[in-house]
Amino acid sequence: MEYYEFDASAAARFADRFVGGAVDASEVGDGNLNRVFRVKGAHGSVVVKQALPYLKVAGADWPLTRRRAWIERSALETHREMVPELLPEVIHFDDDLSALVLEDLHGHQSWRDLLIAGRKTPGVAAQVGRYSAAVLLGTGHLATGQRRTAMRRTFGYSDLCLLTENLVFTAPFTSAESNRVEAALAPTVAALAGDSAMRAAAAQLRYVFRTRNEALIHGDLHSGSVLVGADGARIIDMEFAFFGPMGYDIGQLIGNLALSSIAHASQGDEQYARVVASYAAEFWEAFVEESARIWHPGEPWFHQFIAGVMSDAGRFAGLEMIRRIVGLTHVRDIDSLPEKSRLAAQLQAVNGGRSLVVGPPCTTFADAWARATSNDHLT
Ligand code: SR1
Ligand code: MG
Repeated sequence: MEYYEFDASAAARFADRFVGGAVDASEVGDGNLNRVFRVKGAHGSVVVKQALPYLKVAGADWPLTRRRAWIERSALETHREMVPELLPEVIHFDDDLSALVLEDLHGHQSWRDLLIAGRKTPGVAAQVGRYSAAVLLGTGHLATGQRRTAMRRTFGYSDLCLLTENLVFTAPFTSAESNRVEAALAPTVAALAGDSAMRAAAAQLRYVFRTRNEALIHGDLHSGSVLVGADGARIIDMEFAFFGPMGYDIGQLIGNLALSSIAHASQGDEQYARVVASYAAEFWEAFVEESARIWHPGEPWFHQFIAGVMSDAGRFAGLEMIRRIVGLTHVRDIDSLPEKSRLAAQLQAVNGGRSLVVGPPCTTFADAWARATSNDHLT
């Protein structure tokens, strides 16, 4: 069938047979890229997710491949082989329409929203850490050579990876037109653009992102890609998945938790800032524990492996923090703050991010977190 953009009634027709006859459909997503609908019927409800041929947040002038729907379906199914309980089920996929029918995680809320609201989310960080270890090691060096070769071929460097290159590694350091930045931060942005150490480090990390084919990574593992319900966490939104460096996923999650912690501290809520810090530590500890549990018994270099992931993750976390302040796509954790605390939090995030990117490599989680959230040397 020829591609067309769904509205709610088209989504209802598309999912009709999976809900025993659709009786209600409404758009539920407010993401940057796709259209997402909930369709209800006699037999329950499903989610319909359709890729648009452009970047929704930027408009039709910024084309973006619909192939991302296929990547999402395939990566979801691959990761579900390792941890089916932590990812939604794919009920149906239509390549022509670039549309998926997914299990409805009704009642689940975005982890980012819960963190912004200062809600406790016990166990979630550890589940995300366990997910990361299972899928990164399971598609990485624990997979057989043949399987890895096949996956590397399947999940090559996509247009979505090019988007990440641009938005994370390049635009924030080159005064790109797509950047969105508050007027008060203009000197900070100018300083970044003139910071040769920073630009060289970002370019080097872009090279690592492009060339280090370690595992099938999620590729966009921030707190908005985690849904939380009474039955725990689910990882969603896998269209950025590709064979890349493991530390990218780990660093992106840590960077987003650092932004959350900074946001709460900037409003004087040190107590909840520490709760978020404990979640970041739980995420990392669960990643290490699960990695140790599934590690190949014959391979003795576990500690070096973990140290390498931490060192990469620290760098990527720093870039993530900076791009969420001066790049195109910000985070509500910071943007929703009142002006005074928002500006303080933005400066703190850029300084923390810079210290992770150009400082010495992080050797421990505690070191990475302390640098990410430090409020020393604010300018
Ligand atoms: C414009 S799309 C931008 C961002 O949204 C996604 O969630 C990714 O983080 C991407 O960089
Ligand atoms: Mg996303």
